[in-house]
Amino acid sequence: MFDKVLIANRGEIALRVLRACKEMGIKTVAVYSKADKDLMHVRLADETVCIGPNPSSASYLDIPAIIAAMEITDSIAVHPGYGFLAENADFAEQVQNSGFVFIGPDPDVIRQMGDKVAAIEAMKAAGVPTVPGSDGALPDDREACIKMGNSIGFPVIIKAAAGGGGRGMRVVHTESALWNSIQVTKTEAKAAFGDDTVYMEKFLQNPRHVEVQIMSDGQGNAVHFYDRDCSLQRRHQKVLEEAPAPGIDMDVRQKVYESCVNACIEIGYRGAGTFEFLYEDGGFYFIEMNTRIQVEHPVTEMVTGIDLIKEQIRVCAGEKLSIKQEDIKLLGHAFECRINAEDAKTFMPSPGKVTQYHAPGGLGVRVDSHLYAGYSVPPYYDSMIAKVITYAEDRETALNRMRSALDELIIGGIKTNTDLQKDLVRDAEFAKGGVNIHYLEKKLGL
Ligand code: MV4
Repeated sequence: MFDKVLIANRGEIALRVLRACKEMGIKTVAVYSKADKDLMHVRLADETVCIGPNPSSASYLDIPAIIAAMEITDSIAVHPGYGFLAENADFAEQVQNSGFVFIGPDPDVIRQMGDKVAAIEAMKAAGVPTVPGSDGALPDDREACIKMGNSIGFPVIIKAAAGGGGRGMRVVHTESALWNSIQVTKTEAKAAFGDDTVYMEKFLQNPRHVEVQIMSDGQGNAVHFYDRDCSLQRRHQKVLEEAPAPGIDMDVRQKVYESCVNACIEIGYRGAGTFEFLYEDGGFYFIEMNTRIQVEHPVTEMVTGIDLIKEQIRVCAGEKLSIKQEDIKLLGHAFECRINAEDAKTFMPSPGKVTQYHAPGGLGVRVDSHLYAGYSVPPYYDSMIAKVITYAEDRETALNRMRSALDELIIGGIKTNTDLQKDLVRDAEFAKGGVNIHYLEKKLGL
């Protein structure tokens, strides 16, 4: 096992990774920007290194600064968390070339999954169900594209191969608008990503976002941890997630899980990963793979009883998967409410000093947060400051438990989205289960 791990992140996920390392007897190094010297995990780490000024571009995204911190501290491996450098293949490669371990898949696999055309192709080959579409990049041929659009059937969606997470895509409703839309999407993709490759998919009008958690050791073994429903989102930012995805036939899901496990083995995947699907009318359609641990991983930990960060560290240290599929039981239900420091009406970030803090508690209540009374939320980074997670034997009890937990939560001194979360967990449609990706934005009148 690693002697020492450097945590190349901040906030709640840095603390989450630190907790896993401490349990495993691994020494920790916290790297932080000037604004982050008072972060909770910085206080708890064995060693700390200030890697630069406030902007992420000059600190958490500064590859040479992070590698230098690994050298200075004799770190063996780096955990990238989520966001920042977590899915940066060049970072993973430079870490490896400097003689360190990147806690994640091989750089080539990160790169392959970052190219959405290549990712879909690999998944299709492995038997993962995909959205009907162009089967690769669109040709520079107007007639061929129009023929393809008509055969797929309108509406279609044009997506940038280098995009993902909602960036670089455009819906097209008619044949007459198609060619122009392709050209505009290509121009935008070239400007945003330096790559104008685009592809076409059937546009699903009212899908749910259902994702499958996997873990693989890169030695021919992979397992899944069932699914999560992350349909409640605003502008591609998830707000409230749950595990498992409610109201879907287990026979259908089982086939999808098996295809994901097979794909992990086919592509030589190592570490934690997530297959993102759109789910509509009883069918699953793969859209993207995330090659990192995700924000919402705790709901899966709650319903399986497995520490995903510890497993991720183990397989990336070269150990074989310690868990067998038949030992991963799905039991109960979990919700996660993301608490953001933001204005309730405008959703603009609302940093500042937390004057009061009281975390909810009790059976089946988990709070992943770096907050404490007196902490100042800096304005430079993501506004998520806490995740309230509840678990119970069934969905209704877990949802009731979330209502109580949110009522107990006190964050004074800054604006947060807690009232929105309290409203959502009392929403009658949401309580039924199975709302689609447009539900929250419609509810908010967007
Ligand atoms: C789609 C789609 C409908 N049909 N693809 C947005 C984020 C990116 N991961 C893929 N996205 C979508 N792809 C087809 N063929 C609708 C979306 C989409 C979406 C997906 C998941 C969660 C929220 C979303 C919000 C708007 C659009």
